[in-house]
Amino acid sequence: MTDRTVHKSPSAGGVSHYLTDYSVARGQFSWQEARRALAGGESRLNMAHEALERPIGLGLGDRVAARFIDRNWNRADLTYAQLHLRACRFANILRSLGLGRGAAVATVLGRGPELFIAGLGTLKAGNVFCSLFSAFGPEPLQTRLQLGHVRVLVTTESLYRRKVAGIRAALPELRHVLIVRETPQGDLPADTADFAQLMSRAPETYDSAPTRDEDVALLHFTSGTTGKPKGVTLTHAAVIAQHVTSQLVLDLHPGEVFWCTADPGWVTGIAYGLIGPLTCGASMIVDREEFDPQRWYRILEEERVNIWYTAPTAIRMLMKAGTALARGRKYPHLRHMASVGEPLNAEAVTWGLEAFDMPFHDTWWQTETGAIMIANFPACEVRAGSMGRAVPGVEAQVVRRAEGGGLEVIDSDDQAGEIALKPGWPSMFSGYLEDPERYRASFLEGWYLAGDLARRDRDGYFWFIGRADDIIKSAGHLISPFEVESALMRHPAVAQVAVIGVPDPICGQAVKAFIELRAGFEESEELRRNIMGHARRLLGAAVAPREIAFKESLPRTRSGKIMRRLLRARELGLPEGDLSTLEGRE
Ligand code: 6R9
Repeated sequence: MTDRTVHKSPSAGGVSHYLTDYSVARGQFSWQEARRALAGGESRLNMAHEALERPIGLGLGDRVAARFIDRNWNRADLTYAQLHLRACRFANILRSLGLGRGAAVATVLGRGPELFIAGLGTLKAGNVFCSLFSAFGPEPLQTRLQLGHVRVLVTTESLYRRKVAGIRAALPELRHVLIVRETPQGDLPADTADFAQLMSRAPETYDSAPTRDEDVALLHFTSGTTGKPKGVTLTHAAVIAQHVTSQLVLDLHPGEVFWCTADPGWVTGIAYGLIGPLTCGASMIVDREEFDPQRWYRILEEERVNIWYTAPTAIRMLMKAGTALARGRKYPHLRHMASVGEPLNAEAVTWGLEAFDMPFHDTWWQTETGAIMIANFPACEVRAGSMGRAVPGVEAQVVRRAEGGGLEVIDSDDQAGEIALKPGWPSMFSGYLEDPERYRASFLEGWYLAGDLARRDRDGYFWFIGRADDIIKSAGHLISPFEVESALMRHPAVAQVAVIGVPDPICGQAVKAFIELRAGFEESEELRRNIMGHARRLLGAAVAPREIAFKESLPRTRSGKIMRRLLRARELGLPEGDLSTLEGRE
């Protein structure tokens, strides 16, 4: 891989890197020290406090915390001081609603100031913040609002009417819905309150709740292969790891312009689109529009972005739009580019060199890890195609489940195994909501098992192989085949269904459904379209299948479980593996 290795200088653009020598940084690192550097000797720790009052205390109050750019290129800035006052107002709203500490507050919002205000205000008040993907349809929203016992929801008028009004009756625990109006006129929907009006009346001082390291701060939903989505809880202590990695991996210095393109409906959009960068005093760019190559290059140039954190699907779309387009603008301020969420192929890394004169740096983590765990660091050589090395303070290995049920650490560099992390980093999830059994099952012999397959070379670089389960990653979004199957099953023509991810040159994987029709239904183009429409309405376009294939019968185990693995192998022309449990075989 030496031909694909990109060597780095110890500084870029006159800024000295937080991590210059990997071994030294690893050797010196301690989480206790990191906590002390962030929060001093205080026994309390509050994410919003670290994200707002701390930078303000360091003299950054007048700096731009976030700049929101809309479709017409209107730019709206919030300084740290302004964002703080608004977060205080929101915390006071929650207090006035009589919400107890620890109750969940959710948002279904696009990338706008209200999401920042509601998120930080919720954390300040000691409530649990849950940011839900605004492109979800009513079905996934209902499941998550129910599972999370969400008491307060902040959303826009149009999202409410389209997605929440119809499920409201099924959500008795949802006491308050605060509406962000898109137009000042007209009546609000029944049983909702006006966000702006409440904000204007709320006081602008609020002492952050005296939360402790172990108190739950964030609730993120992630996908399982069976059953309901998993509610992953992260504690206030996660801010320590989000801060440390924002420095060591993303290299965010105070005043630098940072653009994280992830949607706040997913973990990256909160850890590195909200909390981490604020704790570093960075100025965030928030684009309210959807992906568009010309728009993105204009943002990188005009906003003088210093550091850019994006995802492989976006990079592949930019590659497709052509290097010349990227070269049409100049990026003298850009000094570091990183990627997360899906495998970043070596071609994408080196395309960075062609288009921007610098490589993309891959990083690996999960909702459950709460912060980046494996990374290519700005000052270190980049091994194109590799996810990089373990972050200081993180012990990562590749392991194999041994015959006897235990674990074996794989030390040879060519063998595949599962990524395992030794608990002890502060952003490790504290539980799966109401599923302690599943939480316990994620650990074995003192390791957290990530469910991803990889190999680790002798220098400690991790190379991604695939997931150990059926979960689909499409355009960076984790999608549960089970959730898609459940929605499809509700269509009157569907008798059986199996959903898998199939390779897609842009999105990594695309959702494909195999459907067995009920007696009396004939396969036709019209029926296919009808089922597609049904899925999009319930699930939202980002989750619904892209492709539907009708099958006479689906492969099942003798116990009746549909074998997604076999469908996938057949789809990809791979060996079919062990078929001993396949129904109809002797
Ligand atoms: C942050 C985030 C986690 C899953 C993870 C893995 C995949 C993330 C990756 C990657 C290959 C990378 N993943 N980073 N695969 N290379 N650099 O994405 O969290 O939504 O929970 O997804 O994403 O499969 O297990 P989450």
